[in-house]
Amino acid sequence: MVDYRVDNQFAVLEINNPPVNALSSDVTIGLYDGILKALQDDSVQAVIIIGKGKVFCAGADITAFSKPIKGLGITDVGHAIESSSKPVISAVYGVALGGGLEIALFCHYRISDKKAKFGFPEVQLGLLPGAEGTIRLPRLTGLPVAMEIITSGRQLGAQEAVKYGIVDKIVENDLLQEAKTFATSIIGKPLDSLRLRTKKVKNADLVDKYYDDALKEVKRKYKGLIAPVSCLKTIRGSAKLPYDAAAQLERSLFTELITSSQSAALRYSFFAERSAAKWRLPNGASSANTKPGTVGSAAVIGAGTMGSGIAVCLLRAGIPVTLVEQNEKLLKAAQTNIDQIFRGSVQLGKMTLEKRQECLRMLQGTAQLEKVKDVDIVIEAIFENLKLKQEVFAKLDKICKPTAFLCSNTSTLDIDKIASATSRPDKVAGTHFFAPAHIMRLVENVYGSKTSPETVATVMELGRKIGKVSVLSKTCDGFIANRMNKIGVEAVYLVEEGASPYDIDQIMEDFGMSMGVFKVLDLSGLDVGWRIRQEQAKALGVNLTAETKYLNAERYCSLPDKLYELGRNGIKTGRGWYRYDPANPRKPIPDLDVLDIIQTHCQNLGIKRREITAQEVIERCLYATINEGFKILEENVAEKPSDIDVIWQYGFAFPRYRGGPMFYASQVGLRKVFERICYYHATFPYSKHWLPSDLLRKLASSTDEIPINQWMNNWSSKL
Ligand code: TC6
Repeated sequence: MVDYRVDNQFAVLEINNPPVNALSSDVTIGLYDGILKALQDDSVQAVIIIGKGKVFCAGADITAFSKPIKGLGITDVGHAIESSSKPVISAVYGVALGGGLEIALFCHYRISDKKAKFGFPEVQLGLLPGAEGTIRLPRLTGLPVAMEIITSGRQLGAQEAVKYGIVDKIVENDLLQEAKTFATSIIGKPLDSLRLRTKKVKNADLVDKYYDDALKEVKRKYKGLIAPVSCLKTIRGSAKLPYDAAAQLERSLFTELITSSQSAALRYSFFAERSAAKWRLPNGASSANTKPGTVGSAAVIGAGTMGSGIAVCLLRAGIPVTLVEQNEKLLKAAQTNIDQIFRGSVQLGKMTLEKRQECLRMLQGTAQLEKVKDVDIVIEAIFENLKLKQEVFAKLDKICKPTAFLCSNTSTLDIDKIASATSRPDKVAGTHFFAPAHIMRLVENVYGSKTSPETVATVMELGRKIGKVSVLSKTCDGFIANRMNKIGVEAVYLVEEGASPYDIDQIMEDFGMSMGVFKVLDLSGLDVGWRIRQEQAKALGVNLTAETKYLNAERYCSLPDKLYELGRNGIKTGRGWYRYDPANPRKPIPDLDVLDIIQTHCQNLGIKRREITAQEVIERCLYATINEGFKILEENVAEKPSDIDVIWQYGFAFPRYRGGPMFYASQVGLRKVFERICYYHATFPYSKHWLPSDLLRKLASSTDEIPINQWMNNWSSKL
């Protein structure tokens, strides 16, 4: 795990723990033993710590956090390094993160490759840098910089690291050779002043002011998260307390965090995201045994907001795009829109001017579908209508080369029905982007009954290439994301029963959702839902009125229709569930008129309103969603619960520190969740989404709580 060798006057300790040289107990033991060996070897004048493979060290082994601690800690190794009488130099390339950076900070010197990155990402795991990082970094960088770096978890480039004294020298050539040259230049120099433990924190007397300012910022930026606040407390300790007492405070706050539900959820989320890329189909094909096809060029059909956003994603990743619209006027508008997005990125410093020009050069607009004949992949993003899509796919099938993949950005429609319009259903898949496509990181890739493993591998790989988080779903009505989301449905019922929309939004925001559902409805426009409901009613031959209480044997609430009919379409008309001041249209204002409309609606229908608790709001909105999530698992629409949670985090801004609805259910306890679902099913028999899932019933009947990663082992459809 740590290769030890002596090369002339240098002991080289090479961390060798693929893939990212995490500090497992074998690595810490190896480093500790290596330092002792080097100290005992008279021929050794200096010690170099370096990493084998792509990185120096990605920090503590995150998989070990949920197991009992064994072996030596990072601080034990660190103290051995720092107190060494021979100079210890860390040579960093790739990344030095978390415990990896802490090891580097215990060294007397740090040199790095120019592309190396440094950081303390522990907050993103609900933790703090618990191997004295919060006490040592302020001694190098000063308090405000340390506060910002540690609470944000961001990565610093090598130049910035030099600026703050984290790196002593950036080197150009072979890192180990440079480390030896560097070591030769410092052998024999005194080490005392290089031991961070002995350094004073600059401007320690101002720490309370720095702390108060940083706390305000952290509470605003990282609402609901406890780890950034704990980081600030220990950094304050570094300035106020003697070193060992500050280290003691850091240890106790780290212990609190590591046992917190937030950290459990964030660590789960870290692995959930990576696991989404590892897909497996029911026929055994998987990411491990399937090669993706090549995507060197793409076409996007439909240049509306969605199509333009998708084109931006492809262009940014260096994939030339042929953008197809019905006429030149629409094309021109789309091209202007796309350029505006690029200009915005340049203004924000996220893109260079040259890159913008390169992207624009790779974009070709056309009104002729025939122009897509040579592309490797087509993504269709036209109006959500099956017949229209089938027509387009039939044409594409004739025009495109036989190897081309044909994808649809549909958010609900059956991929099998779309594929049936072609002679190549194996090459048809869904690539459901979320709006705005150039910003939202999620792509829900959808396979149909005939989609080939190669096509699945291709769309999953394309997602990775364009910087998205891709999750795989089997085709069904609404796929994972839209099928599962019952928050809006239950929220409207709750309003009818007695809750105020403003209270519901506040309760869900306090839970951690970034925006309440009624604000979201106003943002997307009440006309969208109204049109869908009208279509559904038309298909059933029903005429919807203000008195409609049931539709297709399901409970129906006509309040949203009423608002729409009063011209309250949401932000775009200045009024919806909220009202909006034209001077500040982004700020929703609760509206007494809406409360009157609700009151009148209930009086007319003879609904007796009642007091509704925050607990009921959470249960009704989330448990209904969770129940559907279990049905999605039962039907193999999602392969594993963590895929569902990734969709919720990236598609619906579900708080990452709660893991996602499925992880949240596992923390509440499946038996409790199941009992409440049964209760609501008995209370609301006309809402099909309360019919309890069989998988949930089975898991809840177990005497022991089954961990989330074992739910699917316990599921067989033959109950
Ligand atoms: C800490 O240090 C606390 C210290 C105080 C203690 C008292 N442990 O992301 P990738 C796995 S807390 C275990 O796909 P990339 C990852 O799961 C830690 N495993 O690659 C994946 O496994 P798979 C603070 C880890 O090139 C594989 O490595 N450090 C760890 O896109 C490749 O990962 C962090 O939070 C780990 N620490 O990015 C750093 N890290 O192949 C977390 C990764 O089986 N890591 N794995 O799926 C990262 O940010 C990124 O992984 C990366 C590499 C930038 C290192």
